[in-house]
Amino acid sequence: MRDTLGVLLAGGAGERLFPLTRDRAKPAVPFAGQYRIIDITLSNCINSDLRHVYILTQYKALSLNRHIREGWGPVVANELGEFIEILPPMQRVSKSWYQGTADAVYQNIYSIGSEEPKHILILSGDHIYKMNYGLMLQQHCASGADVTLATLPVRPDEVSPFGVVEVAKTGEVTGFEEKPKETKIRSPFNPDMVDVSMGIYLFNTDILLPELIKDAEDPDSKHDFGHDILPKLLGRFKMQAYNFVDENKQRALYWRDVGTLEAYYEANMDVAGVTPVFNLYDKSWPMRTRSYQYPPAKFVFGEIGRTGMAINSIVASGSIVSGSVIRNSVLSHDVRVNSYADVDASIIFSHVNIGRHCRIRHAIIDRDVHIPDGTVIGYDQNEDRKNYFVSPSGLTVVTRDYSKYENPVS
Ligand code: ADQ
Ligand code: ADP
Repeated sequence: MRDTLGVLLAGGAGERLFPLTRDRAKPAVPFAGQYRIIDITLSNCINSDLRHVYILTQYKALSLNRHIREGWGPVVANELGEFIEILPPMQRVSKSWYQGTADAVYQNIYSIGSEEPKHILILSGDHIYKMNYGLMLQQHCASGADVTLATLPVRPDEVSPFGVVEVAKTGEVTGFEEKPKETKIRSPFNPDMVDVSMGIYLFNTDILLPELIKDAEDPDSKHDFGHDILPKLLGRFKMQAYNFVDENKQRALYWRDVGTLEAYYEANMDVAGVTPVFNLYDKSWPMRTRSYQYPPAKFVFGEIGRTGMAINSIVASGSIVSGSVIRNSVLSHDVRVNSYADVDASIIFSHVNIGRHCRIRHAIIDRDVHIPDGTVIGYDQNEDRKNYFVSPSGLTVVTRDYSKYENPVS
């Protein structure tokens, strides 16, 4: 991995995660209690021994930058002696902000080139998965590929948000359709499935850089990897698929693009269960994040001896559950849940205060929200719509801009 430079795309607008992305970039959205979404991919980099990573940011990057600087700076400086570099658009080669994903990489072409990497690994800041990029590089080199795309099988009715990859039995990529409504293409390994792109690409540097320069001069291009670069490379260079499946080559390994509220919610639920689908306690694949100096989480009897407890849940440090019950939920740092409250299947961000007798179900509560005693959320969508954001699938999201819920502390 020493000759490989990771380029992590962290600049998308994240509109489908609104309102969680109203004030922060998508990769900075809290995940699984104490992490931010980007920590998962950065942990994969460290665990894969990839120690050169550029992070391309642009959209509302303040809290993302702070998280990287304060959270990952010390990890990298103290333990690893290598670097993670944040690159906002600096109008080095172009007067505009980053356009598509390929343009974001193109605008940093001098910084990238000066590292003289042999390979460039393009990663995304909004995926939840555990992947050893070293294995992908091994296959890339062994197959003599110029480009390797990570792929996984999905059902034909699930293809629309993805790039569909046509793969031969040899693993060679023979066709590519970016986000088709439907497709006739099927996986050569399983005729009921379709191989889709995970948005993770490994390029030989001497192929990618000239191609980015050419694409930048193309007035018809959207300057996007999926729309433009991959289709243009097809047939001209050797492109291989790296299939992200289990040992029997049948089932896709865990990977979620948390670009929508529903996918984001489900991925959080995936970490909380008894046998979590996405296991954070796997010692062979540690997840790192910024550490906060909070005291441990605490569970206490509340009003007239009511038990405070949490089951099938993750509760981050600094939180106190007093005389209330938390089920199937994820609580971030410094949350207070008071007597007679009941929280089920919900995600609670930092510094939230939940008053007595509140009932909350199937909801996301953004940071700093103070929920007054007796509030009911997630039981009646029509009621919720009057005060909160409710997604089309019926997920209630509470943010601090509803004046009656302003945190009196902040
Ligand atoms: P999408 O996920 O829709 O499809 P896109 O919106 O381009 O891809 O975002 C990819 C990543 O780049 C995200 O992490 C995003 O934040 C970041 N990004 C987007 N625009 C950026 C910009 N201008 N500057 C910096 N970063 C930016 C892609 C592929 C599909 C594939 C899916 C898998 O195009 O083929 O199937 O990923 O999720
Ligand atoms: P951001 O999401 O803007 O990056 P963080 O979650 O990193 O912010 O918080 C920054 C710091 O501010 C934390 O150390 C946190 O303790 C503190 N903080 C912010 N708001 C509050 C609040 N309402 N109550 C207590 N502490 C807060």
